[in-house]
Amino acid sequence: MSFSRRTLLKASAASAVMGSIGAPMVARAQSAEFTYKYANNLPDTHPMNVRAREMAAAIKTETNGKVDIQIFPNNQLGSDTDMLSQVRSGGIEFFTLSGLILSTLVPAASINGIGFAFPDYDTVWKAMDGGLGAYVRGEIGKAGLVVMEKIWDNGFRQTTSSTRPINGPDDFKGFKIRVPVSPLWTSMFKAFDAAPASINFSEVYSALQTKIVEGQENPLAIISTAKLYEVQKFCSLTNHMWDGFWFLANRRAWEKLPDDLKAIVARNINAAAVNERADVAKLNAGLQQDLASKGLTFNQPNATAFRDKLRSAGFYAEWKGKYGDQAWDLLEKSVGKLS
Ligand code: X2X
Repeated sequence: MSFSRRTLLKASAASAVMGSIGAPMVARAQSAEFTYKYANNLPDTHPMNVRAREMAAAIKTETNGKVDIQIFPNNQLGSDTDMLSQVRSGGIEFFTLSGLILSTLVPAASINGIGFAFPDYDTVWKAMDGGLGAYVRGEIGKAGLVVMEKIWDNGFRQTTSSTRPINGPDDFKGFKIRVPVSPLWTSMFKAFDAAPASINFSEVYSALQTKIVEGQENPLAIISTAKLYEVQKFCSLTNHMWDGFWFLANRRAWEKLPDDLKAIVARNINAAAVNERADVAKLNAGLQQDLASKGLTFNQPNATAFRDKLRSAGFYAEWKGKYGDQAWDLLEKSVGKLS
């Protein structure tokens, strides 16, 4: 995997050099003063990358070519774990990461992923663009990273499997499920007596294909764009948590930008986030039929039994204790009483 990635990077670097040797001497637009890398874990076709390409083009135009954001989708620069350390060190300048995974550095950042907390998108955006999101962004700032104001949508997560549908919490017993690398995910599926395995997204397709795990959970937009339906049979609409991506920047790289450029970059990134939210919500709403035609069998379990199981396993009480009263009150102000 890393061998072919390196080979690819070398090859593209070589062709870039060759390209410029062969290029005719024409007047070129002002060359970029700031060439920054934006890396992420999602396929090229996911709305996040579609909107990011649009955003990078707008930033280039509006800064008269001074800011050139190069996009590296699909884990080209490594797994989420690798990219998180690169954005901290400055190896990459921008990175989008699920708050739940970011919680390995900023514990509060997983709070929006508490199981069965958010009933719908209206409640999500009110909280994440309001007090709860502001609190989490404050904590991210304290950890030394810059974070843009608008969180990007990943979506409500659904459970897929190669072995059986999930109709109620008992179906999770002993279920070998891939979860992203994050204590909250592991804790929640342990509360269901499942057997969660922490695996970065870069390895998910092959882990499902080789049956290292039976299932995984992701929003329909990812099940579709990452073609997970090729290696799964059932999709249970568990809607068990809402997940989003914080748009992070390396602090030193961000502070190098003059204020007028910072303003253009931030405005375009946040506008792209808002557009991406609309794209993903639309995709997630319309994909069931498409995925069914590709072979996935759907079922729609009721949330109540799952929530009761989490409550009786002490899941909510445990995480309330971990986040503390201030954060938990902000969450409950948005979604109602949980524990
Ligand atoms: O790793 C995942 O499952 C993904 C793509 O949804 C996240 O980035 C959390």
